[in-house]
Amino acid sequence: MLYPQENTNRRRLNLDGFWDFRAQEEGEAADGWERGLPDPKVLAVPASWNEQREDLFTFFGRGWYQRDVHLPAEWRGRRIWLRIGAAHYRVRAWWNGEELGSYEGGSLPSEFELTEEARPGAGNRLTIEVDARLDPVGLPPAMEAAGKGEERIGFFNQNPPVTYDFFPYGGIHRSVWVYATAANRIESVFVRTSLSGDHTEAVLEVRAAVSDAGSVARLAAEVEGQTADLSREAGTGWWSGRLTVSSPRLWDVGRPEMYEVALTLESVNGEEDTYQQPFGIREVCIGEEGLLLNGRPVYLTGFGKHEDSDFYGRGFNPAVAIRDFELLRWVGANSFRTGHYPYAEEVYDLADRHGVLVIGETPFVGMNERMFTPETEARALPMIERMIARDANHPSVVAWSLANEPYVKSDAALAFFQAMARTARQCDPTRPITYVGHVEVEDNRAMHEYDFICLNKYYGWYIGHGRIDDTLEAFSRKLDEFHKAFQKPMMVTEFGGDAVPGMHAWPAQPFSEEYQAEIVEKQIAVMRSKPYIFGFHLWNFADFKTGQTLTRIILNRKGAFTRDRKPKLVAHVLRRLLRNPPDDGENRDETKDVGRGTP
Ligand code: BDP
Repeated sequence: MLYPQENTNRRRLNLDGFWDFRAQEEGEAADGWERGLPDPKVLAVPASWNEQREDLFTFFGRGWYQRDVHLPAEWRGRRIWLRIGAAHYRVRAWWNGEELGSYEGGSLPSEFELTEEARPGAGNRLTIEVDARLDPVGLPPAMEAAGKGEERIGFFNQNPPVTYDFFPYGGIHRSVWVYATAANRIESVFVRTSLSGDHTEAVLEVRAAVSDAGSVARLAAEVEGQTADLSREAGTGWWSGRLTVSSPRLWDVGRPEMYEVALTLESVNGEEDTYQQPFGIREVCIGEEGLLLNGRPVYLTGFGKHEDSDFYGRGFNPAVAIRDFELLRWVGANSFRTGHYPYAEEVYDLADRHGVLVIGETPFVGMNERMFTPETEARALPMIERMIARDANHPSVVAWSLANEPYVKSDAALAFFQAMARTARQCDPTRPITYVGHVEVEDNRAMHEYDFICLNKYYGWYIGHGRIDDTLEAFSRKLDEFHKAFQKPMMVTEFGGDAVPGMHAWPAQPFSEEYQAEIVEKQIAVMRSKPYIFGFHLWNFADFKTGQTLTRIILNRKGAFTRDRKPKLVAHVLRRLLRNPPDDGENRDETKDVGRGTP
């Protein structure tokens, strides 16, 4: 699903701002609300509703958003679309009281056509119901109805009751747009690049799909003055063509060289549609020693992140996003993982433009045995397809992570993980896949079939709390054990501990800034001593909101930065370590260039 774009043939209207809002209480009927909300309050979009108003802080029900939209008169005769960047968790939309449809899936966009109902040149009423009720088999799942003694760590007895460690925010979390196109429009664009052995030439394979294949007169792709007519692939709804770029400028860590392909669709009725799709030329794969980018090993350093900030909750905030990339540069990190769901599209755009590597993750976190069923699989696989379709053109995305901390122990779990792997590989044969494991080797049966290992381990915190030195040996052995079992390159995708900002202790003790910094410094030394480890991500980039338990002090405090993005002691330690990596004699492109060429 293409991001709405303003160009010679497309127009768009951004609907962010203040909307009317009404919470639907349990048992309350919402008759006629799609035409007018009774006693609405005012809420900001995009943002979670929970942190805007006191009465909505723990509201996990259905929230109704409404606003009036004046469509420009010149949109008459055009096709008109509504696009919701993301809303958690299910959306239903109405235009002038007519239902447009619904979508379930939280972190991915939904789109509805409203040509029939739209009244360009007049006032229109848009209503969006966002259903944030906690679902025990949602992706991700809530806790209710979880079986007793179910085998998973953490997050029990947490309020609100979800099986994952972040706040189940409700609301419209990304921009809402309406936009206008020609009757026949470009629906999808993919650019796949391959490099000649000596990198002096790149072949671009451009594929596109349109809404009405029967009325295409011409579909052409243009890159830097070169044009190719795309031709219809027999038996599919796709059109494709090739272009060659000699002496390509390669996209790389800290070298954000971007290209753009301009697609032009001419239809038999004389109408035109256009779409400009950015992309980068680079090659990524997993070699024996780890991730190879343009043939060279890259040591990944950085963080697991969350979409989370004061006031906005999970809502996208462009200033926070810019600041995060600034802090990544300042600390010397070159990568992050989108823990634990696909992020706003703008974040991947920024990663492309900063030369920062991204491991893109699905929303499959906190999965448990009850979910490894054909029904859940039927909901999960299309989400993988949708995520890859949305994000595949970003050169910054170097791998897909298909789940966080599952138990892949039973045959049902293994089959589920095999199906996910097949789907991801089918959608995108160009990127390595992984999932993020924890616990033991035998709980990770699917790892054999994924390309590299990601492991979360909290020695000195959940294991050996308060005893960093005593657990270094065990940490080292655990890493070796996973490597021996799977014989694949490995990343540590989570490690660390909580530090309450301003809490100091000497000698270092848990929850102090000193203790968190000591875990990080000592465990990085262990990881760096392993040739099969090609990177580490600290958990987390910044403190984030989560449910309340005895182990959480309002926020999860494992951030290197505070929730308002100020460095803790550990950030200074990391900066020293990442900006002066040990010289291991290999040509590892680590962090030094990050930020060069930043727009
Ligand atoms: C890991 C989870 C992550 C949590 C983290 C923690 O992957 O979502 O936030 O632990 O406990 O198990 O801080």
